[in-house]
Amino acid sequence: MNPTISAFESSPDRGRGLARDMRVRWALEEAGQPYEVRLLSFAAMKAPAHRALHPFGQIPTYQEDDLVLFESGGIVLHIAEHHAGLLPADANARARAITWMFAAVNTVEVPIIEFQNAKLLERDKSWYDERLPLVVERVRVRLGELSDRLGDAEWLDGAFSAGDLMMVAVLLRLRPSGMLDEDARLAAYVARGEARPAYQRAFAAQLAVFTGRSG
Ligand code: GTB
Repeated sequence: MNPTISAFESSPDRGRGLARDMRVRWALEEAGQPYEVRLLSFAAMKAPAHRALHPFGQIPTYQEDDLVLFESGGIVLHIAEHHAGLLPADANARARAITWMFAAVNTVEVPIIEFQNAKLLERDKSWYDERLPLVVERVRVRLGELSDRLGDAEWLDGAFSAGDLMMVAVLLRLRPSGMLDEDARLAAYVARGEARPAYQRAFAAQLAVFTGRSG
């Protein structure tokens, strides 16, 4: 049986590939693993049937036989561990790739979420104008550090890995803000990720949900 993932029935990003099912779809495409998608309304996401799979009532989830997973990073790691191409064979290189996955969600994505929450949820607060530059600066500092480490390399540590997949997916969240394009090295890094055929297939699949061209 193919694994089944869950995704928004109607994604707030209007198919721009910014919701977290995108990174799972991308990993499945890199792995050459066909998959099914269960689309959920917001109400269905919060209903007991889905909460039995995802304690926080969110997407994405991953179901494969009797295995149920939530958390996009955990799901991508599971896929990477069970298919060739997303993690190096060498044990140390593998550990470094997994470390980059954690860095993506735990060190780079955190200030990005803070920034997006500020823009989305705090605009009406009296302190918004004062706080926003601080939040933006935190993102810029992280991007600068990441860019310095990447340097002129194609990927973060040798060949493309699940670490790059997660990092590119996280950085893409910044595209609408314009901040990504401020750093030519990171912009080119993300563009390399987007150019991968597996990314393109995953992007098309999630866009098709929004445009109504598939279920
Ligand atoms: N840490 C979890 C993971 O990585 O899987 C976070 C999962 C998560 O936040 N899921 C979101 C969700 O289900 C969808 S992706 N939200 C509903 C809820 O919490 O009630 C977050 C997201 C949504 C929309 C955009 N966008 O429109 O740009 C970007 C990201």
